[in-house]
Amino acid sequence: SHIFTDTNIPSLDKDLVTAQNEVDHINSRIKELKNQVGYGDDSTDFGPGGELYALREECLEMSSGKYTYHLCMFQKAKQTESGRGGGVDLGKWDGMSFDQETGQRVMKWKGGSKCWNGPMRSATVFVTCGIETKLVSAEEPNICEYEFRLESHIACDDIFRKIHGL
Ligand code: MAN
Repeated sequence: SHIFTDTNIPSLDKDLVTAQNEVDHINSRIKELKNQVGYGDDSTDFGPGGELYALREECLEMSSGKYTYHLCMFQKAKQTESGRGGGVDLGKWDGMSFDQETGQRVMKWKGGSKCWNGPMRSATVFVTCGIETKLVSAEEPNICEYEFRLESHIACDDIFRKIHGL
């Protein structure tokens, strides 16, 4: 003998649909939260340990010579010159790469305003471990290609400790 009767099958079916809806709802919430902290499939990439989450709203700034640089996480980078308006577009955020062996993090902005007789402007930031998050150098080694060094706690990870014998 089995437990199913004409009366309880429709009600079990209904429970099944309800339970499946709950599962779907929870799964989409899990996906949403994973994307928010940087572990999701279609997420903004917050780095191997989700560390960029801590900087997600920051614009890093540094002056060098007559220029000031503004590098905004997940947004745009620009170069301004005092008394000269809105500034020059250095490109859009193109993500942060991470080298498994060296632990090197490299942030990139590209597709900025085109340089006369040169490439579209771009910015590259090499990140190393430091207590404070601050740009420590700004250079233009090739015309319209800008390079920066950034110290930040986001790079103080196990690989850094191992390489430096800490
Ligand atoms: C502007 C700035 C400089 C750049 C020149 C190239 O003056 O963006 O950094 O070298 O344009 O013409």
